[in-house]
Amino acid sequence: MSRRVLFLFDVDGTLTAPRAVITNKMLDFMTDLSKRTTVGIVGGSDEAKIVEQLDGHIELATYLFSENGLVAKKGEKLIGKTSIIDKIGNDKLQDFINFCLSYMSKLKLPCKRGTFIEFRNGMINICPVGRACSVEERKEFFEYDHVHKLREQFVTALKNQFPDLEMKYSIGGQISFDCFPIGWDKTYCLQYIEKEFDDIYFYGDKTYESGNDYEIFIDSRVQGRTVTGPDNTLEQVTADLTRLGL
Ligand code: M1P
Repeated sequence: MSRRVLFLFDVDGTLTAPRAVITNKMLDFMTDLSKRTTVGIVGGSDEAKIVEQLDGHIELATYLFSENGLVAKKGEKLIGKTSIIDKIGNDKLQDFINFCLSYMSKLKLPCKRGTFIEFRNGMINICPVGRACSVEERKEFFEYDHVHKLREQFVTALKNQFPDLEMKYSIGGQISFDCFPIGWDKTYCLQYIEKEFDDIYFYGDKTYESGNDYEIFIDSRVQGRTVTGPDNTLEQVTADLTRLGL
């Protein structure tokens, strides 16, 4: 019997440029891939952002795991949804949010825009510049943070302030960081697919130790691939397809 194979992809830096919409070239490639094998997508962002980045083409993935799989869909069907409120409780979450707001109020940046805290189902996204910033302002913050290590310092402050919270902080994108209970990283999505497939190939760009693809990349349930960007994803998937005879 032939093996059941799943090709699982990160979004930013793997299928698309950071927070950008998928190119036509990649879209054509993924559409063709989805006809040859089963495709899954796992991103740190919420579903709306991932769908936007796929230019609405959610049909190319059988499995769509947003917020690392804290919201899990198979086709149109919701197969799982996990709440950070149930896990941590409103009281502690409010202390956490208050601390973040206070910390950010003391930061002087090149600019500040709106939406500094995005409360999702299974995680909180903290964004010092504000998620409403423009593409240019995003780039500017990213470069500023590269020099000043502002997000790293923020995470250190949170760890010191809430040593017992058992929260994981993940700097996966350009302007923000995600906060979620330890274990709610991208490996979270594997519970929905590990028994359905014999081989799961995962493609991600941030597979280094502090990256948000690291935990799933090293997980024994998957065969991890480190990519350098969408074009390289395409190359590596093509090589795997040839090797597997798909
Ligand atoms: O790459 C995944 C990250 O994408 C966004 O990050 P940013 O806006 O900082 O570039 C966010 O949606 C973040 O939650 C996510 O992990």
